[in-house]
Amino acid sequence: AVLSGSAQDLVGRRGGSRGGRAAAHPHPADDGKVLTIRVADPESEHHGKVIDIARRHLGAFDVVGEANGGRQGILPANAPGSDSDLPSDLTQLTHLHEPAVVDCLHRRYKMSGWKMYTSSGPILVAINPCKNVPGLYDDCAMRMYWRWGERLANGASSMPSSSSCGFAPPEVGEASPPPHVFAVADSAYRGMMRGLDFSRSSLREEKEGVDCGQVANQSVLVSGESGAGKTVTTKYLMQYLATLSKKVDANHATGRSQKSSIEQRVLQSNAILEAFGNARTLRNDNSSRFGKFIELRFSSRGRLVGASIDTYLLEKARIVGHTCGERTYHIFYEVLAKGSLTSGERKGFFIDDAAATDFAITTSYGGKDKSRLLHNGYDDHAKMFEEVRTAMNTIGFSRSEQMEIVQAVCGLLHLSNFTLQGAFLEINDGEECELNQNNSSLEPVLRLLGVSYEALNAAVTTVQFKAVGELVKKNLNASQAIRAVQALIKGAYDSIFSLLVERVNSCIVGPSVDKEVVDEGGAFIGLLDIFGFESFETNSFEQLCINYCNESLQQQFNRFVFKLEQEEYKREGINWDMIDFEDNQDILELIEKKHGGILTKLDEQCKLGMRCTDRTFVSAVYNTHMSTSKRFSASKKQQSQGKFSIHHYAGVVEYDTNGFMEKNKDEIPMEASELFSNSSCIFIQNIALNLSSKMRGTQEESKKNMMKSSISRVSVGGQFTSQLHKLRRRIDETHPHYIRCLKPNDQLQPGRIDLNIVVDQLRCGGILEAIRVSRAGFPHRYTFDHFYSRFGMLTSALIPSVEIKSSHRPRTVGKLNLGESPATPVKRKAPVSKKQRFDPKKGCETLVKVIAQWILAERKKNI
Ligand code: AOV
Ligand code: MG
Repeated sequence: AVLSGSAQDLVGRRGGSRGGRAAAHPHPADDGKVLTIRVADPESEHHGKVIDIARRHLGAFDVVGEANGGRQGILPANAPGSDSDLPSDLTQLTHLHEPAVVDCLHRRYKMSGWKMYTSSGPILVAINPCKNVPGLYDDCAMRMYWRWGERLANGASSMPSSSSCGFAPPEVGEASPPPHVFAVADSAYRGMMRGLDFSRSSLREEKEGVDCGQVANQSVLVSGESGAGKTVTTKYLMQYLATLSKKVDANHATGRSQKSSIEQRVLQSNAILEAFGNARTLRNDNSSRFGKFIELRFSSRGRLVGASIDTYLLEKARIVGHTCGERTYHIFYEVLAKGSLTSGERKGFFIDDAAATDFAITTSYGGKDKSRLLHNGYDDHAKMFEEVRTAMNTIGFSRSEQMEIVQAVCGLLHLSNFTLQGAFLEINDGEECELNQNNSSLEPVLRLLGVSYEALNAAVTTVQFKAVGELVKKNLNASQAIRAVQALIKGAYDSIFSLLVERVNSCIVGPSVDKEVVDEGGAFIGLLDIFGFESFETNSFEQLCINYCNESLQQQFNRFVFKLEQEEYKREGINWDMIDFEDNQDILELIEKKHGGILTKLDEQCKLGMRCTDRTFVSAVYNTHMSTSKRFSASKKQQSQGKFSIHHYAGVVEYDTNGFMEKNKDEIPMEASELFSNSSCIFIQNIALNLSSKMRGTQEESKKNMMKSSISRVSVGGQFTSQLHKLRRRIDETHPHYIRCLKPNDQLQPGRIDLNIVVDQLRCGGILEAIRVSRAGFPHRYTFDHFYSRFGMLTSALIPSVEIKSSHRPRTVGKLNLGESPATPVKRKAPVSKKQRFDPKKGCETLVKVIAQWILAERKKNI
């Protein structure tokens, strides 16, 4: 059936109506049926009817989906075929658009857990299987990828045998390994080794600069929504790389004298960070509440010699409150779980008979923890604690160090109970208060934190501030005192987390001899496990930071993908005119610009002091950006509520500026630092030191100058911006690999895929953006063989003076292969003698060139 005519024809109406004209073009498909319908006005009433008719009358027409930028539409379908014919790389789809991408991912995911992985050019798309898939990550699978990597490196092109293990990927026989997190890890590792070889070779001096292929440092950037599988993926990456490293070790028989190998220590670091930085949320039972970049350092021989971890934006608010059904950080439940500590230890930490329900921290400050079905064992806190202890032992924490950490955690648990009713006694008509000496948590707090009653009472019931150049003390009332306690707990926990990261780093950095190995010519592979783009009903300062981070990474990603595209065209000899690609620099400037950026404005307002509020901040932002940035908007209604919208690459997000100033300042009461610095416990003193290190200048200076009522810190926004710049610079030094994790449904139920959720994530994860970049170039990709089989018969029409020898099938020569030379304009009548035997391959190559020229010409017209 060939569909032609206008939308009116199709819906049985004629003339008179507005819009809705449709043009259907015959398009040669494998089955010779119509593949495209172009509708002039997709919003028109006729459009939906056209779709209905296409459905009803064109059963054989493969309508791949309706989502097209949120509108309904019919797009060209890819050739129908069995699921096993689906490409493992999305960019190999002949027609590259959103519905085709979703359709392909959906069909692959349905087939088996194995096909949860699909490539999209340089990106690995990983859909969370939400269950363990047997054999997917075992030793055998690792060996397979390792052998694949070796073979590819040696130029072989057949799949190694999989008969010896249960691992049987469906793509056996393919020329490249099936997409998998191990394939990415392997490619990063091989890339690093190639880069190291290259830097050693004399070639380096001959060439100007070093291009992507030769950069030794690599990075794997894993992103996705909460629950999409980033952390699990990062762990598998680490596991694979650590295993490779051991292999190198075995090959070279260097031997190790340490009790626990560096690989073990690096892998075990996860357990510690997760205990202190992960929590149960409504979306994920083991949600990481911080971002992390782990640099695995390798020697020039490819042996793992050390690692370092950078963390970003630990969610502090969770320590003093969380919504129903969620929890605070795992470690609090772990130390309280029966069986975690001996009864002597429990007594010592004043948690003898205590349970999670006895502390404000672990009960969401009054909010009831709604029971929800938990999977994956994140409720077996005693077992989790045992894993943390094992990890601490492996990494090298002494027993007394471990006990000091537990002591501090228990101290904070008890301290949180000061926020319950009756902890403060009001004196003097509610204007002043003091700690209630009968409070059952008082004694435990004093003992566990090693502080005196007087110091503690002063720290939580008074505040110091500047008045006429002098530091003045003011008494707090009970509700202010409760807020002071919360600030104390937040500051202390944040410092505990920082101290642990520091300590872990000191244990995994590797012995000095290994550092020398790196200095002598090693390289690193960086693994980034970072929060994906967020857009909730109410978005606050945290979302602005997270989305800012995603914008920045997206820009880096776009530039990389665009560069790769161009390199491919160059390789294939395509006459490629640089097409201007609009990237998101303007959004980044809107947020971070030194003069007038939203975060800069926020800092300015924070520095101005008491006169400034969230309202004055948002007014300053309106004044600066309202008429100047097309990425910024605020309706009258939004303005009355102190809100604004940013038009991010992933969609429009509305931000509520309520609380921005406080969150950005994130002040720690000076009293907190003073209190802890006088503690009798070394670890608590370290907390005070850590708090001080976060302020500008030293605490002593602040006191001397009597300038500040609280420790003046670099703002959270400012700190994050510089961390992000540092991260970008670090990634820019590497050859990046991308993994986009997707969750199939919000409940993380195995076997169920909700396409709306998948489409949203494809948009937010920049996968469609990457495809847009591809589409800005040549979006249709055929192997030469495939192209010839479909369009070969047209060569005689386009180039009439040549004959077709149809029985001949050319070999596959790669995607849209245009030969070595750049495309040249082809005259309709090619000067080929009639007697000359037709070379079908040449004829078809000419046709490809004609089409490439035509596409470029058409695109120029459209631009
Ligand atoms: P996230 O890191 O992306 O969320 P996780 O890596 O914690 O998500 O994954 C969430 C859950 O999905 C895990 O606890 C596993 O149960 C399951 N899962 C993920 N990947 C796999 C896999 N490859 N195989 C089997 N199960 C998997 V967050 O940190 O919340 O942004 O903040
Ligand atoms: Mg995570």
